[in-house]
Amino acid sequence: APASRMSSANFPLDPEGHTYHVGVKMGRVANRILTVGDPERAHRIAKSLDSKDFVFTSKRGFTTITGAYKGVPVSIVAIGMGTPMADMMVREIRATVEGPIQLIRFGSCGGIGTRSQVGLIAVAKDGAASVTRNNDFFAPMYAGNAPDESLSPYVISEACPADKEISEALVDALRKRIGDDSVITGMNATADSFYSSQGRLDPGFNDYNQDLIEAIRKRHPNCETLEMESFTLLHLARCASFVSKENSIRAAACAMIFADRKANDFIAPETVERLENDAGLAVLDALVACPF
Ligand code: DUR
Repeated sequence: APASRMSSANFPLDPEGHTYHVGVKMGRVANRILTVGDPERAHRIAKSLDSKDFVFTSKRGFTTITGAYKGVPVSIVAIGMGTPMADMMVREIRATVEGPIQLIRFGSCGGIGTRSQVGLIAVAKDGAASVTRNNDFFAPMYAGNAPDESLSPYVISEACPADKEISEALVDALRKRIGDDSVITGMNATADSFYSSQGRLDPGFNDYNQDLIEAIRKRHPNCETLEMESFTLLHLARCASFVSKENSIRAAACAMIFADRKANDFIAPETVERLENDAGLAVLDALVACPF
């Protein structure tokens, strides 16, 4: 078992051993973790747990709920939004959980693919790529010059795969709970902005992103969704698993399609509530489905 770490600038802990952002210590988090963005979604899904043994909201906006589902220990962790929050969650949880971890994300996203529609759930069975703003393209603008057209304004990465077995369990569980027609599979692209690097046009900024969605679809034709977390989870899971078997993380991701970027349609609040309830049970089913 990994020894609890010593606090340092490298990995700060409070005197009781709680991590700096998520605020958890050894033993607080289960080895099966459902991660969402919205803390209210975390609490709503937690109503389906057999018991709630630990509930904590950190000062930095992470909510952790640990209990059991169908008699199996699970944690639900709400992280807010974005890759920095996803990064802090995965690292602080890896440091405070002993042995292999299974991780499933249940978030929200925008749809850019041929099969995407508002109200469907997309499973990133084919993994996720990252889309990041290439800051050096913009750098000449700091001095009032035109951007560096020799560079591309956005960098679209290779796809990082999702765990096959957990992704399949996730698809199966979702189909059972919400029906075959409400579930699509494909790839996700994880952006470092809700706006520019998701191809949203903002008259207040020169973003050079008019062709971005097309470029993402061209590079990854099976890319269905855009959001801000999944790639980081899948990528860090692979990096942790490369350390050792004992340290491994197996991760999969799905998201409710809130925005249809082609039809320019946005989801109604009633639909979100229904989806969260039905799909929330499915993601818990999937979380306890695969043996370690
Ligand atoms: N999200 C997006 N883009 C969308 C819809 C939802 O990034 O078009 C997700 C990811 C992020 C939050 O956590 O919701 C931003 O609103």
